[in-house]
Amino acid sequence: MNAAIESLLNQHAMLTRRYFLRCGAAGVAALGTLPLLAEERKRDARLQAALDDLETWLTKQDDFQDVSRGNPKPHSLSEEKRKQVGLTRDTWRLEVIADPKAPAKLRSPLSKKDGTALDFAGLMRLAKEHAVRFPKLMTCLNIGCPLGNGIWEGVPLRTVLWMTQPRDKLRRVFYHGYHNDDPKQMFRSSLPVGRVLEDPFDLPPVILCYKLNGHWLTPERGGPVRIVVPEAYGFKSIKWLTRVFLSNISAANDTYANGNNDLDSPLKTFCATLSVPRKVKPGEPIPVTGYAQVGISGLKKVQVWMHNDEDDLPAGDRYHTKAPWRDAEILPPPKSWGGDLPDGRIPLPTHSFDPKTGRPKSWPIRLSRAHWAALLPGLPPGQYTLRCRTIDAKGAAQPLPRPFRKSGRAAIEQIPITVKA
Ligand SMILES: Nc1nc2c(c(=O)[nH]1)N[C@H]1C(S)=C(S)[C@@H](COP(=O)(O)O)O[C@H]1N2
Ligand SMILES: [Mo]
Repeated sequence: MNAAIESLLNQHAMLTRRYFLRCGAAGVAALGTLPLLAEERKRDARLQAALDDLETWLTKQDDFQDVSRGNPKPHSLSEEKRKQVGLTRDTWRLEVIADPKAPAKLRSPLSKKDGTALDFAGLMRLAKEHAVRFPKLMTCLNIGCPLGNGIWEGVPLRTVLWMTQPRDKLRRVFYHGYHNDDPKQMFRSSLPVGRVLEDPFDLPPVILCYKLNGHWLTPERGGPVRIVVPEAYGFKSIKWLTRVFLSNISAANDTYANGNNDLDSPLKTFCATLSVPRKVKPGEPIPVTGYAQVGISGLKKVQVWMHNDEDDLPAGDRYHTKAPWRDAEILPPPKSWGGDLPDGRIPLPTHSFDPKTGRPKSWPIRLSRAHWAALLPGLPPGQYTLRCRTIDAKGAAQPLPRPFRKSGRAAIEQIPITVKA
């Protein structure tokens, strides 16, 4: 066997063994009784199969879910048409100009009219000095399941903003993408200028993004250039970017405001399952895997709780704060990242990764995702509900009591499980 593959397989086997040993020990401590020996758990073939089946940490560009609008959707246009409307790398032009409704004072706007609009070659010249990369989970505020996890590369939007030499009356940055030249189809978003100029704490900058997982951004992902806002839900990350308006209007004008959405709501921490058997035999251990979305509040733990449906739930505890939650295992950084990276390596430097070793500086990585697993002890016959939740880096159980769905989907997932001979 090829030596590299052999070493990879050995590492994988070691990792899996360690995982089962840890999982076994935690199970014993939490249970008090011992239905299964750690040795036996180690051999649970179904959890092994579920772990082998887990999605990769990064998502291939073409495997991202797509929720974009437009009739026709801009990425479905023929190459010829995309050339005509500036949606290829050799025809793209970005205007960064004063908002006609409330113009910021700019010394040198980037406009098509003056021949100063930014083209792709110009963006690449800026990239030589300013390019940044960061991991981010792309997810829609209204959908629970993430659309995909990627390493996004681009030039900080502020680099281009400063080129316009703004002088005054600049409070907000509005931006929109190509919309079939039909104003009704325009999809737009906005940010306070401060978020563009500075990065709070250790957040990466807002970027003009042209690469995903080391490859040019495809038309479907919003290429040639889209905005990516690290800590925001997907609707702030406008695809097929064509224009930026620098405005003195102080409020948002986002398309998503029309859907009753909470526009300033950052990415939430929560978890969900990926594989759970719906029917199991009495006494048979139950293998569970899942993912956790790591929002701005970080992720310390994933917890699970199996409840017998015949038992009453405590009244007035809608978020199950008093339930006997047990820790699941957050899986360590994977040996292989997936996502079709060139050479299978994280391009360096990338935010959150060590620039020398290419390993994550800490784990899990904020604004991204982690996978988790648990081998739950076998149960007597009955109808049960499995729930999972997260504990954020500050120790708060997530999701918090938060009935506002329009602030970003984050729920305690419930899965019915039947235990029957
Ligand atoms: N121009 C444009 N940009 C857009 C959209 C759109 O419809 N048009 N949809 C937004 C929404 S609501 C989301 S959730 C993300 C999804 O990004 P993805 O298609 O790369 O997964 O793109 C955003 N950017
Ligand atoms: Mo969305």
